Amino acid sequence: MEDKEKCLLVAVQLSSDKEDDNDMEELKELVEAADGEVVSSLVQNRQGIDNRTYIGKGKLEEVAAYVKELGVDTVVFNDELSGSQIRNIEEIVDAKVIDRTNLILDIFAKRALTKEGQLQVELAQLKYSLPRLIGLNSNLSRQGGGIGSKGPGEQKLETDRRKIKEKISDIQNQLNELGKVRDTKRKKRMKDEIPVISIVGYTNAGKSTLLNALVESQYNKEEYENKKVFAHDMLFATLETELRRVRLPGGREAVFSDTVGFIKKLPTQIVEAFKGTLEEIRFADLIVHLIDINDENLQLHKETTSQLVEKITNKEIPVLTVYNKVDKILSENVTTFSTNDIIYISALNKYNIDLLLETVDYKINGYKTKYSLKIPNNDLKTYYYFYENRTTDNVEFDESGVNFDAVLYENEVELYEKYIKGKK
Ligand SMILES: Nc1nc2c(ncn2[C@@H]2O[C@H](COP(=O)(O)OP(=O)(O)OP(=O)(O)O)[C@@H](O)[C@H]2O)c(=O)[nH]1
Ligand SMILES: [Mg+2]
Repeated sequence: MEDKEKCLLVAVQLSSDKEDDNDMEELKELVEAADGEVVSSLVQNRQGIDNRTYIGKGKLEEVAAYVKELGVDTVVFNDELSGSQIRNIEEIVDAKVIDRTNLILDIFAKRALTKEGQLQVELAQLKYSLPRLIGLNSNLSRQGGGIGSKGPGEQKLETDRRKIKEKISDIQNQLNELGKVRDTKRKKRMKDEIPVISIVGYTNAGKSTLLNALVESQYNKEEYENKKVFAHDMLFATLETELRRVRLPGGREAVFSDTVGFIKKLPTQIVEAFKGTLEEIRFADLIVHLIDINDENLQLHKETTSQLVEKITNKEIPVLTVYNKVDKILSENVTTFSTNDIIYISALNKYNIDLLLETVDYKINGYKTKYSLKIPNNDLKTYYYFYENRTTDNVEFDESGVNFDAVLYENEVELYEKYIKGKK
C-alpha cells in the first residue's frame, strides 16, 4: 500500500460558535476523501482568531512539536486562511500548511471527470490562489506604502497575477460555451414541458443512491446499468449534475437531477465556479431536500443546505423534505409519519420510493382521478397517446371505438370531458 500523507488537524472553537462536536469528524472525513491519513487533531478555544497565525503563538508551538514527534507531512486548518497566515504558520511549523478550502478544492480536483468539471475546479483553484499570491510586500503597500513597500518580488508577482487573470477569463469563456449546450437542452425540456425535480442535500445524504433507486424502479436491468450514477460512502462522491427521466405514477414524465453535495463553509470560489453545474437547481420545479435521518448534526446540515439552495436559486421553489436511511433506525414507527411535505425513505432498501414518486406527482401535477373513457374511432390517436403514456385497464374495442380506464390529472379533465363515461 502506498504511504498516505500524514495529516494533523487544527481547529479553533470560538466562544460564539454553536455547539458542534462533529466538526473534527467532518474534517477527518474530508482528509480521508483526499486520500490523507489523520494522525491527530488539536482544538483551541478562543475568543477570536489571530490575524497573524490564526491560532495563538503558544498553540502553534504545540503544533510544531506534534509535527516533529508524529512525523506529520501536512497541517490542515478547519477554516480558510489568508496567504500571510499560511506563511507565518509555515515559519514556525515544519510541514506543509493547508486550509479547509484548499482541502475541498483538492478533493474536487481529484474527482472531476468531465471537461466541464475539470474547468470548474481549475477556475475555483485559480480564484483561491489569486489573493494568496499577494506577498508581504504588497500587503505593506496596501497599508500606505512607504520605503520598502515595493520589494524585488513585486514585478514577478504582477506578472503572475496577470497570467492568472488571463487564465481565469479563458476558462470562463470555455465554460460559457459549455453552458450554451446545457441551455439548449434545458430549453427543449421546457418546451416539452417536462418538469425538473432537483435532489439536493448535504454531502453523503444518499442523493445518488436515490436517483439510482428511481431509475431502477423503471428500467430493465441492462438500461439501469447504463443509467446508474456513482454512489459511495465518501464526501463529494458526485461532482457533476446528472439528469434522468422518470415516469411519475400518473403517467407524466419528469426529470430528476442529482448534483454535487453541500457542506458547511463550502468555499465561495466553488459555489461561483460551479455555477454551471449547480444551475439546474435554479430551473427546478420542485426541490427534494434529502437528509440523512441518522446525521448527528442534522439540524445544522439541513440549514446549511437550505441556505445554499436559497443562495443559488435566489427565488422561492417548493421544497419536499425527504428523510433518508430510515432502515438504520426503527423504520416501522417512522414510516407512518410521512405527509405531503415530509417523506421518510430508504434509498438503499428502496423503501417508500413509490410514496415519494406519488407525492412528487401530486406536487407537480396536482390531483388525479381514475375514469372510464370511451374514445371514438375518429380519434384513435388520443387513445394511442394514453396507451403509450398511461396505464390503461379494461381495454375493449367495439365497432364505434375503444373503452378503457385510465387516470387523468385534474387539468386534463376538461380536455377529455367529452370522452369521460364516469369515475371509477
Ligand atoms: N443504510 C443506508 N445507507 C444509504 C441509504 N442511502 C444511501 N446510503 C449510503 O450512503 C452513502 C452515500 O450515498 P450517496 O448516494 O453516494 O450520497 P450522496 O448524497 O450522493 O453523496 P455525495 O455525492 O458525496 O454528496 C453510500 O454508502 C450509500 O450506500 C439508505 O437509505 N440507507
Ligand atoms: Mg452523490
